[in-house]
Amino acid sequence: MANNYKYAKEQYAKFGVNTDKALETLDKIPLSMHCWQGDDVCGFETPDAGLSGDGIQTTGNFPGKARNIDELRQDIDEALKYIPGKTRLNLHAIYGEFGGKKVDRNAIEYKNFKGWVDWCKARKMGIDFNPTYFSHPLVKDGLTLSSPDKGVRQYWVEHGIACRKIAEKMGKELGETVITNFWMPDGMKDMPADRLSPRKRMADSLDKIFAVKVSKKYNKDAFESKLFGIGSESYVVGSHEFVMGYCVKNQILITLDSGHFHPTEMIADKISSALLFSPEILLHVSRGVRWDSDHVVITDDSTMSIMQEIIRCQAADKVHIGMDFFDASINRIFAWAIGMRAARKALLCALLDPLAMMKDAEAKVDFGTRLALMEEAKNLPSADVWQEYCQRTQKLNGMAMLKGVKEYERKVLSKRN
Ligand code: RNT
Ligand code: ZN
Repeated sequence: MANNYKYAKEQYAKFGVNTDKALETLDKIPLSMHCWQGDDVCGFETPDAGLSGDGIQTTGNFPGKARNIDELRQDIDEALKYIPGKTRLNLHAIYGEFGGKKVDRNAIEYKNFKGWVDWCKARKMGIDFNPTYFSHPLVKDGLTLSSPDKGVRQYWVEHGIACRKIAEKMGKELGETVITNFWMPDGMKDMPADRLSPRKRMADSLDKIFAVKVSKKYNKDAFESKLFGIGSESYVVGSHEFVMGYCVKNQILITLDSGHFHPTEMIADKISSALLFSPEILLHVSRGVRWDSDHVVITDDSTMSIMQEIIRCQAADKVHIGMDFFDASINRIFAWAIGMRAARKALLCALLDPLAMMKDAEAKVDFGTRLALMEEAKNLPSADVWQEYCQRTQKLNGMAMLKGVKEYERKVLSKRN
């Protein structure tokens, strides 16, 4: 045990915190890493697949993005060298193995994802899943499940059902639950004359998708709201109220994306309310800069307060934590490593908070002591506990991480274009 860690352990003990116990708990909480940071959300449906801007956008053209599944897997393996703790892989439907053939989204099957299941099994990673309701010609006039065109709706209903079945089978194969997250870009650039009808149609389409029985042991459905998107500035069908209402009524997981609310609105305070009325929650931890820009997650106030809430609500088993950022302007391995590490560091800090003392002060209505504890905690040596954690999990930290990623950039990424 390094001296620094010994010292840190003693400092935390003064505040009633056991650092070894915190590390034990930390190591068990899974974080779901999104595959789409590796290729700017393009997917591999066709060799020239790409984002078509249906309410979702990446910016930047840093060299070396993964051009196929093998490269994406190679890059994820590289990122994992720097990412301690239990990591799951979050896949989108456009990341299947389609063998160079065009497979319609309503015709995708488990066999297109078996390769991923084997790959994740070998790494003891769980999987999460997402139907892909963007970058497709049938996003007709910006609408999918809420389209006035019955054929369009039917196509996307079938896609949703196909994804839930794939997820169920993936879960069975892995012996773990897959969380399948629904997000649809449906919306309008300018003020609609009729806000109600698209919402009725979306609710009806979702009812059809969720009417298909799928084992809850292997698949849990989640549904994500959004305030606005590019080209849907005035109206998003799946707004917060729509999603919250639908999820509570149907007991589906509410997905809270930290970039999907007003710029100063934080999702941390929503967790305790959502927990009371939705069976479980899915989080998309992201970082919006002035808008839903999906910058790489860092240990800022927003991330810290999200993790604090999960720990303070004792809800680590009910809140599923996923990442959702995609920055194409920096080395994508850095993006994954920085974001995943930031989320886990924030989680560690939350576990190192002198919570028992804080709650005790609160019970005594001694709010001065409560505030003092929160402030003092910020200067306790959490970095030494993090270093110890990286050592115990054999992950590269600090300058070793910086050097490792740059070396990979030189040896692998820079050769790709
Ligand atoms: C878009 C949503 C959604 C996507 C992913 C790729 O605004 O946040 O979660 O980012 O499905
Ligand atoms: Zn999201």
